[in-house]
Amino acid sequence: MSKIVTSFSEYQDAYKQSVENPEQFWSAIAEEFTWRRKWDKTLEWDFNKPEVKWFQGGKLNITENCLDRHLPERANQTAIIWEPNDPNDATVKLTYQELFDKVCQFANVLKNNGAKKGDRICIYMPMVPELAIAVLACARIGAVHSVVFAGFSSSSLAGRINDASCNIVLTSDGGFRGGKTIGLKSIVDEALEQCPSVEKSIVLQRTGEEVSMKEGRDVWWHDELAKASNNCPAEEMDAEDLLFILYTSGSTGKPKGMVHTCGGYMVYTNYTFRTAFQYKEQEIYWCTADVGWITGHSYIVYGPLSTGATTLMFEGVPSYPDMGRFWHVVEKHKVNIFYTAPTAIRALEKADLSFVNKYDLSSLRVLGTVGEPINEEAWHWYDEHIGKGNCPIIDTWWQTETGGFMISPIADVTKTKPAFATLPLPGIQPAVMDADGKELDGNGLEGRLCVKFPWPSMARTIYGDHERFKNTYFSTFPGKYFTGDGCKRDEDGYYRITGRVDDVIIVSGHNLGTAEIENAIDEHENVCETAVVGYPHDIKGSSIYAYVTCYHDPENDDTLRKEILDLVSRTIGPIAKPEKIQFVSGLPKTRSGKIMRRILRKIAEKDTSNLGDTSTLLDPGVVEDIMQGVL
Ligand code: 6R9
Repeated sequence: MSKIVTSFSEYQDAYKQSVENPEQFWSAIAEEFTWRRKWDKTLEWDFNKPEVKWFQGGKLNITENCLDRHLPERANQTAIIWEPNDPNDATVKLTYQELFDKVCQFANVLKNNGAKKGDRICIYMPMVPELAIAVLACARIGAVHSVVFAGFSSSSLAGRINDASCNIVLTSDGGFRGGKTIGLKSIVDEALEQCPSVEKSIVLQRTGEEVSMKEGRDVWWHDELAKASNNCPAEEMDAEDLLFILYTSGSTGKPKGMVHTCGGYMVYTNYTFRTAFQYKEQEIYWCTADVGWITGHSYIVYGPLSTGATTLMFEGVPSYPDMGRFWHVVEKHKVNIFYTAPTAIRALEKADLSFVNKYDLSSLRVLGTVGEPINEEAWHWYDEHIGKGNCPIIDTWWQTETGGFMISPIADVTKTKPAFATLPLPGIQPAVMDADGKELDGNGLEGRLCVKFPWPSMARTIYGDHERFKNTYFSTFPGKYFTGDGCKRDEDGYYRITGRVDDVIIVSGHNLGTAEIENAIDEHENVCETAVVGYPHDIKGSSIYAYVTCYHDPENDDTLRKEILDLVSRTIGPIAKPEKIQFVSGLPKTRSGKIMRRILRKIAEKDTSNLGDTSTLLDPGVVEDIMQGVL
């Protein structure tokens, strides 16, 4: 494992090489993996079709790279540490040998239940080790996994099962999340009433609650394991065969089933995991995401395991049994690399510092964030109170569609800057576009973020709808992949993601990023979190509406409003001052922690007759509250 940059000059050299000779660059990295047959052609691409193929002719199985190849050296090393929801329950540790045996055995369970190469298998499970085992078992036999986050409703689940015509569903009786128990099997039962393609459901026992088992369709995980051997040779896959489908919401229409393929995804998630975090032998790595999101796929399962790392899976939530849980887990398992989302950081920041300070966090070496722009205040809090000023913060910008990190600091190599994702990783060629579709040269500018050259882990299509793939990502700026995000490139060439461009508000001809305004407002000592949207204004075109949550109720709303306006004026300029500031008890968020600005926009526009789908919200109740206080 030699191709990892460890200094800034090595980064610059690698970056240069990756742009000048991408095929040579990526084939040298790909050679470090186990291939059954080497590829004939490193890259073939055409962003107009669009079509992208990496490592054509190469044959492999990703699980041989995540498991088999580590056994000679790491059979007894811990692969997965599992921390249960209840801190009083026992931790589970699986060595690479144990994980290998369990994956092979469950792969045989899948085969015994009729699964074959190319089948789509839906996984709807809590964060238990069996979830990772199920993912890898699908990959072992060449079945395509489609993991659906176990917080989605039965109709969302049914929609995803039907879109991919899955024939098997893997689930559990229920799952624990904080103080709650969620009956997953009953949600699956309801979904399956509308899913004719599903023939089998394999059900893990987790909560022990009573569930109904449909004769001929539903079988118990443990009964099936008892009948299966743990010898399962890996299926040989083409580099461009499907590895998985993962759904992501678009700005319009039904969720898009993003398709990722075996070879390029493996190479890129492994390379970026090792590079960005500078993972060192024996380190304990913890990503707090759920395997139901791309972050969990790439940076709980495939990236770390293909590296031979020790990856921690956490079943619970940051607030259970109290707001110190994350820090307790860091101390307990001596976590070295900790990777979480800004929304979690802001929530934990709100809690008393004693929740942090009672734990020993000295094992931490690197911190990471993902999912949305991190505001400067949260960045500094994370740096000071969690990293104690000693840990680089890796703000990783990427997407379900990109498969892996795109723009991110490299730990201890790239100088960080609060709220900046900094520089593109080797192999990534960003382009900043103006509104007329022209690529902007130089630095100190802003525009829409595109990528102009393929990278190995990019999504290949939307399952069953290549036309939509083309329209969504390759038509706005022909010949380029359009990310849907806006960004700034500062004088140092550093990138700051300013948020989705559909969130840009144009006030009197000035472009303002929602994240930028939110950031300014968040600087107020009594402000916890802010969401800003635009709404139509007769003269200015658009005006700004800010929804603000506070640490404690303001003594006087108008005084706080004035302070916020002054702050925004000072930080960005008077043009960015919100027209309206509503103090709210909470913001509507998706279960992955993203603020649903679409809903807030409608409320600001006083167009609440059709708020669209609110079923994916974490707490649909906050919407009612906000509507009642609308200004
Ligand atoms: C990995 C993931 C993708 C969208 C992306 C952007 C936002 C993610 C970010 C970030 C600023 C970061 N995003 N990471 N914005 N800084 N470090 O989150 O994938 O769920 O598909 O979301 O999230 O807007 O376009 P996904």
